[in-house]
Amino acid sequence: MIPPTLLTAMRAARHIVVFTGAGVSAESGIPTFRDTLTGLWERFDAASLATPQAFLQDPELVWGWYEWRRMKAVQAQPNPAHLAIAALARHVPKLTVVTQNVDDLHERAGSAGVIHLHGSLHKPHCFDCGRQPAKALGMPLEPEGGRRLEPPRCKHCDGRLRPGVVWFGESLPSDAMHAAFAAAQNCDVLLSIGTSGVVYPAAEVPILAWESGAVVVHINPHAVAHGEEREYTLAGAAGEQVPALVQQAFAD
Ligand code: BV8
Ligand code: ZN
Repeated sequence: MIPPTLLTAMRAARHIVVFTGAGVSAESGIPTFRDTLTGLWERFDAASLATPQAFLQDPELVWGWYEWRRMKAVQAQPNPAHLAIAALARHVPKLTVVTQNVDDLHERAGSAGVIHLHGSLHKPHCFDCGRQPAKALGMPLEPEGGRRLEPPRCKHCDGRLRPGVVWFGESLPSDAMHAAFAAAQNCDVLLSIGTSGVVYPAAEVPILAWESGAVVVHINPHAVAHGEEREYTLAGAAGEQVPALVQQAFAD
């Protein structure tokens, strides 16, 4: 049951921020960072593979992992949570989507101006000179269990291409980070969907919103309620909770 005070806050909001993590794409078949890795990578944890050190040590293993994940993202479809977030933009004066995810399911659901704090699987660049390849990568066709894959070479300096994501120990794109922080400090409601909130500085976004007086809503089957005022928890799957919230708040 969605609290009436939350529905009122949604209807009165001038600006809503939607902050998402891996959980919003789980129902589209994309594993979260909590899910143990499978196949070639089953003996690794995601955080250890998502580092420049891992790429330098074994570029084929890491590039293979990201091509497998890009394949999963290409094969996946936006789920009812992504679609409800896109629809929400039509009901409120201003909506800002901020994501930690490197897939493009928000955009494919119709969300515009999505702020990617941790980059994208679809924007590789050269590890050495930083340049992007002239043409986009082809369709990824990886075996289910994954495989080692030699990264393509840069046409300019012959360096190795790397995934266009932010690895642990690397700083976030400053324009994206500043836009996300500004939106959090300027919103009336922030929906925090499918995130464990352990990776920084991204995890500061919902905290900044709460500290700036906004209502914060955690949507997560394992939601962590801090029991503060102006804080709500919708304990359940994003694919059910987000459409229900939007429908009940803005049903004609
Ligand atoms: C940096 C891209 C600065 C790559 C990613 C302060 C304190 C402590 C540590 C630090 C700190 N500041 C910095 C650090 C270090 C580090 C960090 O935060 N470490 C953590 C682990 C403690 N941060 C960094 O390294 C950052 N960079 O600080 O640079 C710097 C630089 C140079 C010099 C000096 C300083 C960079 C961090 C970014 C790393 N890249 N992704 C890739 O994807 O491969 S992070 C990656 O992991 C994701 O993007 C995301 O951010 C995170 C995973 O978290 P979630 O998305 O929340 O997913 P998770 O699986 O954890 O949870 C899923 C949730 O969904 C669960 O709660 C589950 O219950 C829920 N769920 C499941 N199913 C559903 C659901 N919810 C709804 N519906 C469902 N159906
Ligand atoms: Zn190069």
